[in-house]
Amino acid sequence: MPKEILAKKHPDDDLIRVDRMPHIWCPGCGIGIVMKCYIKAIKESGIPPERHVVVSGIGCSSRLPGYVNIDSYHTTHGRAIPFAIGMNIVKPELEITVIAGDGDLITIGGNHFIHAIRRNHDINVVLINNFIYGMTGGQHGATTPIGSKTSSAPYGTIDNPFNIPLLAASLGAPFVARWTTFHVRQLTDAMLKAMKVNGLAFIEVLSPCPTQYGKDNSFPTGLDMMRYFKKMCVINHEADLRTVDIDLKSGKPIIIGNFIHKEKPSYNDMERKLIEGIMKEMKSHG
Ligand SMILES: Cc1ncc(C[n+]2csc(CCOP(=O)(O)OP(=O)(O)O)c2C)c(N)n1
Ligand code: SF4
Repeated sequence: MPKEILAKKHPDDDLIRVDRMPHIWCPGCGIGIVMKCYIKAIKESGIPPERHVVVSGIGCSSRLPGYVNIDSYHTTHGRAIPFAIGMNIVKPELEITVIAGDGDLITIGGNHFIHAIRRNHDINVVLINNFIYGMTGGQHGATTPIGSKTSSAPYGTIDNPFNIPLLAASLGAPFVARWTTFHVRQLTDAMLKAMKVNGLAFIEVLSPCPTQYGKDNSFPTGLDMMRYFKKMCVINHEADLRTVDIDLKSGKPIIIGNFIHKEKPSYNDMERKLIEGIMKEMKSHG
C-alpha cells in the first residue's frame, strides 16, 4: 500500500498502547470491539484517563487491559474482582473497571463475583461471554450453552449454564445489563451508565470466539455469530430475568438491554456510615 494513504495516527491512539501491536486476538474475535467501546466510554465519561483503571484476570479477554493506555492490571486467573475491590477501598476516587472472560469471572472466579455483588463494591464489571475457555483450547465452562460441542465435551455439554443477569440481579446489583458486540452504541452507553453507578455495575457482553467456540457450533466465522446476534437479539429493558437464559440451538431469542438501574448505597458508603456512628459513640463516652 502506498505510504501516503496510510493514516499516521488513529484518533484512539492516545488510549491504545500502539507499541504492543499486533494484538493476540484471532480474526473475527469480538474482544477488540469491546475494547473500542471501552475507550469511547473513557473519552466520553468526563473522567480524566488518569483516574480510570482497568483490571483483568487471565485469558484472551483478559489481555484487553494490556492494550489500553491507562493504568491497567493483569492479575491472576479468576482474581480480578478481589484485586479491584482492594484498590477501590484504598482509592475510592478511581473509576475501576474489571474486564475479563466468562471462564475467569464466572467459572474460576465465580465466588468473588457473587460476594462482590452481595456487598455492592463500587466497581464496574464487564464480562466478555464468548461461551468458552478461548485461550486454553476451547474447554466448556459455566456459561457454555447446553448441548454445545467443546474440546472437553465433543458430544455436547450436559451442564446447565448460569443465567448471569438473573444471578447478578438476585444478589442486588444496582446495574445489570446485557449487550453484544453487534450493539456497539448501546454497549458504550451501558459502560457510561455503569461508570456513574454507585456500587457494582455489571455488563454481560456476548462476543464471538470463532476459533474455539464457533468452529464446532455452527458459527465458523466471527461474522456468522454477529449475524446471529443481529437476527436473534430482542431489546427488552423490562425483561423478566428468569427468562433471559441463553440457548443458541432452539431458536430462542436472546434478550438484551439495561435490565436494572437503581440507587443503592455502596460498600464504601456503608463503611463510612458505620465509622461515623462509632466515632460519634466514642465521643459521647468522652
Ligand atoms: C489458576 C489457573 N488455572 C488455570 C489457568 C489456565 N487458563 C488460562 S486462561 C483460561 C481460560 C480463560 O477463559 P475465559 O476467561 O473465558 O477467557 P477467554 O480466553 O475465552 O477470553 C484458563 C483455564 C491459569 N492460567 N491459572
Ligand atoms: S481463541 Fe477465541 S477468544 Fe481467543 S482470541 Fe481467538 S477468537 Fe478471540
